[in-house]
Amino acid sequence: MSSVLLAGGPVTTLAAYRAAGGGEALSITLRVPPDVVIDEVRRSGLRGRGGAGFPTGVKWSAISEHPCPTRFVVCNAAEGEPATFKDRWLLGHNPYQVLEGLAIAAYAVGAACAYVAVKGGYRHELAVLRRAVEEMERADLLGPVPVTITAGPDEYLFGEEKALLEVLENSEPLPRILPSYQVGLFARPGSPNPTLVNNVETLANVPRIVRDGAEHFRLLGTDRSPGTMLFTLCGDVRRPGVYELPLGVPLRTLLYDVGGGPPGDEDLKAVFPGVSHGVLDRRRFDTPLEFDALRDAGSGLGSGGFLALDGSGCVVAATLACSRFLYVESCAQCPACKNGSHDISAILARIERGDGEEDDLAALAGKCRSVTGGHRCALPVGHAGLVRSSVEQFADEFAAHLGRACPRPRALPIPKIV
Ligand code: L3W
Repeated sequence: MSSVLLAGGPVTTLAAYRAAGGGEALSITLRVPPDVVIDEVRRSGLRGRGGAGFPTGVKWSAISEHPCPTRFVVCNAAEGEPATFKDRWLLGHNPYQVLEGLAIAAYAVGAACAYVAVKGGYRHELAVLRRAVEEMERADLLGPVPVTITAGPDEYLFGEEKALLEVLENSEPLPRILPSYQVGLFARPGSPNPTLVNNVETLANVPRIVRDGAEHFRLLGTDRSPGTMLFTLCGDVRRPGVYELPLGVPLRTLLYDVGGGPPGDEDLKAVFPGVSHGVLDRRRFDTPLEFDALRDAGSGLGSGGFLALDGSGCVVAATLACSRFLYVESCAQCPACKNGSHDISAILARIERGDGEEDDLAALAGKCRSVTGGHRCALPVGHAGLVRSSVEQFADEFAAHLGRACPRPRALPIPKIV
């Protein structure tokens, strides 16, 4: 296994971080103009690890080139994707590299302040972060931009970047309309304050890129998805956990070689990549774990969380659990969620109970088809995509459920989903 982010075991003191070269990247950064740093990040090909895989250097350029002189940087540590806990893990493992990445980003885009937005329920990570900020400030290792740690609500939508800005402004986590790189924190007429929002893992990659160079970063991973990624593996596998692998290794490697395969006699049959990307059946287990290949396979890499289901599990029940989660967590501001999320999960619940009829499958397909793009957030499109892909790939299981009790009644191997 290739460990880069997790190399050398947990880093629990600033002294240990510095002994391993921590702090050098910020010191290099502060000696060169911001555009040199942005160019290095752009050439590394680093892509966002929070779900969308957007090129980090392009994002930084957009903020730094914005004519508004007031800019902010936010580290999104509000991870809430079911079956995904790699950011939490990374913060506990080495908060210093995340904070050093944040300080570099703040300098690069000319930010006035930097924030780390963390779920209030992540008490341990909050304490670890607060201590790390204190230590780094005392040692003058956070650069010139002040860093504030903000604890927010435990809702899923807190992790959506436009909702996250609302929380930092003391409001509810309801996504706004315009993106943060256009309308940022504390924006007002004439001062849109473009705000850079990067995921924890994305920022943790930055110090190494600055210190060792873009080419070095590109030694692992693929041309279009360079570097390593943290993958959360849960469900029906012998060794669930958080693993760092080069991007581009096949999903099968994660499931079987790393995760140990299914715990019993029944082979794995389905993998759910979080709750808002298409389900992957066995025929797709050789898909490389990288952004474009998974999108082309009708799914998505997302934030690298995978829930595996073996032959004894029920795909209908797992699909319902994802759907219900998205319905419960939706803010219902847009018509697609307001009108569709409840209906999709209600039809699925009827089918799962054994009360469904043939018409329900057609109604489900119709509901999913009616969700188009253009919403405040990615929830409704993700919801429809996951349900549609599940019904298409596991048509036999859905048909076997119509008018009948579940042929595979067992608890789902997913403690985090509603
Ligand atoms: C500068 C431009 N920046 C876009 C930025 C934008 C954002 C990022 C991606 O969805 C996915 C979704 C979930 N100049 C830019 C630009 N940006 N154009 O790039 O933007 P976008 O709109 O493609 O994505 P998104 O709406 O942020 C996120 C998936 O992530 N996901 C979500 C997990 C959610 C949690 C949670 O806790 N709530 O973990 C997981 O897989 O399905 O596909 O920063 O501003 N021209």
